[in-house]
Amino acid sequence: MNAPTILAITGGVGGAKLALGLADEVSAARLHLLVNTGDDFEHLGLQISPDIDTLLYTLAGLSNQSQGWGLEGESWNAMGALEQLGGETWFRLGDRDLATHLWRTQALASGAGFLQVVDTLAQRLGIDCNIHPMSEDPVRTTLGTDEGELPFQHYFVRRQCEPAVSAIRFKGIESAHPNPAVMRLLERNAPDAIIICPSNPFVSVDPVLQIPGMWQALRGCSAPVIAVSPIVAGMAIKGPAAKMMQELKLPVSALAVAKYYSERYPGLLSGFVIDNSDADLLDEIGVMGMDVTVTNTIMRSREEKQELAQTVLRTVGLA
Ligand code: FO1
Repeated sequence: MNAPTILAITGGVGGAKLALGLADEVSAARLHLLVNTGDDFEHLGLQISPDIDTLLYTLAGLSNQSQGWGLEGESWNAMGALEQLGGETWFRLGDRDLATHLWRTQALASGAGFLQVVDTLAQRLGIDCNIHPMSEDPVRTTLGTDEGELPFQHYFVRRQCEPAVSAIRFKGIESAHPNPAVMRLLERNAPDAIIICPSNPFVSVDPVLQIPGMWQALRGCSAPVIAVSPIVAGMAIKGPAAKMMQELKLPVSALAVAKYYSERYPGLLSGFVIDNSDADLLDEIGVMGMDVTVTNTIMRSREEKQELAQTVLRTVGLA
């Protein structure tokens, strides 16, 4: 068979890890990464795109892996100076990360489109695979909480995910257009597999799938769609997914994630990947009509990222 074409949906750290594993396993030209931009916001006059940058820095081998965001070996002189001036420092931008933000903000201000800007940034960081933000149009995630409506980064970083979440909204999504390059791929039936990475279903994957026409186009493509559970043994590997599930009155389990996807997006998933520690859920997920794969989904090392990528590809006969 020819080299497979893979479309993977990602947002945040878990998604970036599997994307790196996939990048090691498939040809860069045929790897397409569809990325959440609901976490984006404007801060200090800068255009911030956290999930795009986490992915780009991870693929470029520049990411701060222990922190989960930003660049390795970063310095913080600008933040220190800003603090002395009494400026806002709750959202920390390292000196080198600031360069990314200055470059992107200036490119956008000079009239370049968002998709073009991300593409150029990826090229300048030496990334060969295809990075597709979910939309050219701005979509902004906000959380309805016991402290009122909070923009995503105010909830996530400023308030450290402490407020209880009762609703999630994606402002601007009704009028957002899906990334045309992704729609063209799907119309051509180009992907051999579509992978939903182990990202937060509610704030990383939902904004992508809920761009008007997106999930239906994914379902309409003949490729199998496989999701990897971000919940392992009743816990999220990173981030607030488990806490959000509790607050949204969902059981915290890989089974509940599979149910959520299959009820919210009927007929989309053909396969679901769970961790070895959740092997007892195999039958219950299987009866929902999905092929269930049980494997190690915790990606600490580069090898574990590659192994999970290989396993996911093997489930659809591509490795
Ligand atoms: N996360 C934090 O917990 N604290 C920060 O100060 C912070 C700064 C930051 C700067 C640039 C960037 O691209 C990401 C940053 N993040 C920070 C991570 C980000 O808020 C989250 O990882 C995502 O939005 C959730 O996927």
